Amino acid sequence: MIGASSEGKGDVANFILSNKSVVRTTKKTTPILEDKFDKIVETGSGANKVRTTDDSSATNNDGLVEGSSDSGVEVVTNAIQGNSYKFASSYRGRVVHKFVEDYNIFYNGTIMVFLYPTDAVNDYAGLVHKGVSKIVCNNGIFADEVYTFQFWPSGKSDHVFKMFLIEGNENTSCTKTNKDCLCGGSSSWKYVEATSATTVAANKWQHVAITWEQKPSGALDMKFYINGSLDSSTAVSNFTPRRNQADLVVGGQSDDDSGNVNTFYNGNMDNNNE
Ligand SMILES: [Ca+2]
Ligand SMILES: [Ca+2]
Repeated sequence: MIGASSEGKGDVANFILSNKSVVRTTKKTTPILEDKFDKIVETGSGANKVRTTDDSSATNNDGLVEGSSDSGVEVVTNAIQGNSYKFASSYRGRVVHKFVEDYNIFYNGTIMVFLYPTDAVNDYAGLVHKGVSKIVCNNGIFADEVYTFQFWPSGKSDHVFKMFLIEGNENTSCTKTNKDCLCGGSSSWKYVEATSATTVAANKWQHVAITWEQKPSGALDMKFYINGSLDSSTAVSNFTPRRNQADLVVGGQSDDDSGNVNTFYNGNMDNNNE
């Protein structure tokens, strides 16, 4: 989920996207993306088959299910409530929500979701990723990334949760042959990040929330809540948010059937209706 921060708490379990957007004074407090993960609607057949999800927020921006096979995202009964979606990274399963301005969450946001990760837990599995390009510069950055909530290797045998918020203007000169576009200097790519203290539990349901909130001073607080308890707090001294017109990907870091498997999520996602 992605939504407005109200000190997060992490005990609310929606998949929601909401924000305080361009103008600081216009704070949006309702979800801007909320999927119950209960159903996938199929229309057409063969090469014309389209599979869509149901965004039940006021945005009503239903997602497109993509991947190299329908097995990439399936509706299953292992769930917190009703059904859940089971993502398979081997098929690059993901849900793509076409760009709407609301997805540019700037100063204040929350993403939360129930997860049941299955082995193998991929190193860089994208959970919610604004950006679809898999073009990476030579230091491994996705060209149109605005924010990414994902897994990250802990340095031991397990994984933690990670949130990156990218700063500054997108460099649109990036191409498949111009991968240096973002690597011209240390100032060409900036981001802030938060890392969970709690590790990812495989084959088990867990609720994860990340919140971020910027103060008038420019300082930013990022907080992880795991299973309803504060996990960690990260203080950032200053932050300049990025915006762009990239789509939003759930379950992966790119909109690509040939992207690295370890950037796609393996396991279930759900929420409840509280
Ligand atoms: Ca809908
Ligand atoms: Ca559900």
